[in-house]
Amino acid sequence: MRDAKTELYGGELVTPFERPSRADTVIKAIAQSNLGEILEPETFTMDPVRAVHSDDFIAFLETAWQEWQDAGFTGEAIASSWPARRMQSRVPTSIDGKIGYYALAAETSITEGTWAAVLASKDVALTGAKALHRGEQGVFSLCRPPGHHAASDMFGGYCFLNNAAIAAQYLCDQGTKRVAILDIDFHHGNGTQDIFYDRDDVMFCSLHGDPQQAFPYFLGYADETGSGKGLGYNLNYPMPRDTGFTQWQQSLTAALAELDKFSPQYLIVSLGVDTFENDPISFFKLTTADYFTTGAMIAELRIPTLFVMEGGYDIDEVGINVLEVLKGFESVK
Ligand code: OKP
Ligand code: ZN
Repeated sequence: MRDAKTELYGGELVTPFERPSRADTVIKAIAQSNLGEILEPETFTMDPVRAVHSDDFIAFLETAWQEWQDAGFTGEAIASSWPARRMQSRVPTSIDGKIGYYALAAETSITEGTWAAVLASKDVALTGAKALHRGEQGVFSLCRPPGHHAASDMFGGYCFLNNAAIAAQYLCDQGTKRVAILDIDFHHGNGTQDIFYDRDDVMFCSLHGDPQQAFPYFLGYADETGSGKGLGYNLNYPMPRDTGFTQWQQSLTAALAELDKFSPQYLIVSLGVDTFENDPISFFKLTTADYFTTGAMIAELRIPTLFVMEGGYDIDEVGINVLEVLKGFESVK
């Protein structure tokens, strides 16, 4: 499987921050713990993916790399033109135009192994959702690439298919009446918000860097509260640069109180540990010990919980920080 070698960052093509070694260090930390059994993912049909993403978008992702090569381009596939303000938003036939149509940002390259990795990632999330539905109280899905920036028909921010949203929709499809998604990645989960914005059966709460200062920049404000019957079921807690645990924990406490009122049958946590003080692309100041406290606070809700891996780019610490969340969760009996 060939992972992407390029991310557009600060005007240069750099090795992507979202790289395979992230998952290696997380699995290593978990394997050395005694948190529980590690399962291989099952293969699921595309039905739960089609319930969240549009058919044309799925078809685009599946063939983008081949079309890019057929066009004669020699670098990895990357967007450089968008339908910006007052432009038509018809889907072009050229792959260079199509990739711009479906991209929400330009940092994320598509390459040979992208689609296979994306399919494996959603299978990891669905395997976790299935285990939860069968009665597990706590499950962690080590997904990569991440998913929370992916909307029904947009990729970017290292995300292609929205793993957490697919898992939530899967649970709804099994007859679940209320699912909550708590997104504690540093970045706003714009894709998840967009997918469930007008629904009252899936509540979305996100703690994140203020979009005035942080990616994805164009969504994630506190006044985005849902639409139609979804009004009141979308909650954003944007926070400024240098936010430490004291302030972050206040937002978490507020979000957990709202989730508790909603009384979901299942909780999905979009788990990013890029809130860490040494994260190379983010600006919060959480420490390793804070992750244990976070996991314990989530467990106090006493709702069957699926943790879905999102971001976290300090490669040396991403494993231990994820492990601390899970250990904190397990510490509450
Ligand atoms: C993915 B996840 C643009 C910066 C773009 C992309 C960050 C994606 C984060 N100048 N950075 O939420 O951890
Ligand atoms: Zn993030």
